[in-house]
Amino acid sequence: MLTDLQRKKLTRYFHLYDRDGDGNIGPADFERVVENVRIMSGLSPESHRHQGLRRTYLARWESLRRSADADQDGRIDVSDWLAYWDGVLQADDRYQAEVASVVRRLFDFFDADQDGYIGLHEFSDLYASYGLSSALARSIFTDLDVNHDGMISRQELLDIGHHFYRGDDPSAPGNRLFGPYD
Ligand SMILES: [Ca+2]
Ligand SMILES: [Ca+2]
Ligand SMILES: [Ca+2]
Ligand SMILES: [Ca+2]
Repeated sequence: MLTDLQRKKLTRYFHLYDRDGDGNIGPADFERVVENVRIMSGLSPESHRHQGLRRTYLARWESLRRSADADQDGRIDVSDWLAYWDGVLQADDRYQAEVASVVRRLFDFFDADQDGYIGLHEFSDLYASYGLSSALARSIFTDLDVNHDGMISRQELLDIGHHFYRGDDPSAPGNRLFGPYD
């Protein structure tokens, strides 16, 4: 069973994924994020990098569809989504793999200069690709950069991810990884 806090955070996360706001997560939402990243990164539609990102994201959609679309109608509504995460949080192997793959994907997409850290500018691009403001990105980034070195390392992001997905401590900054949730 998800706790109240987990449910709030994961519902926030759902709305982040539902880019077109139709109340379901579907392939169009993933296409939209990839397109935002493409435009922000100045990539041409034919570039290898864009094609690679698109493949990664659509593969993510496919795997999500297979495991989360309980009624197999080709869309994931909020109840499919919460049931999916409830299952993930209860199966430790699955959970660890899921968080590791989210972190890997965020670095693949947003560590544009490939220095192994997410800087503020890169974090703002991540937020922008999900339609969130740079002012919000700045305020959240400061909270998430636990050791205050101006960058988010893979380890920091992994710790943040654990607080976001599984944590149940209302004061943990990782809760706000994807913005305010209530
Ligand atoms: Ca949608
Ligand atoms: Ca469904
Ligand atoms: Ca970087
Ligand atoms: Ca840091």
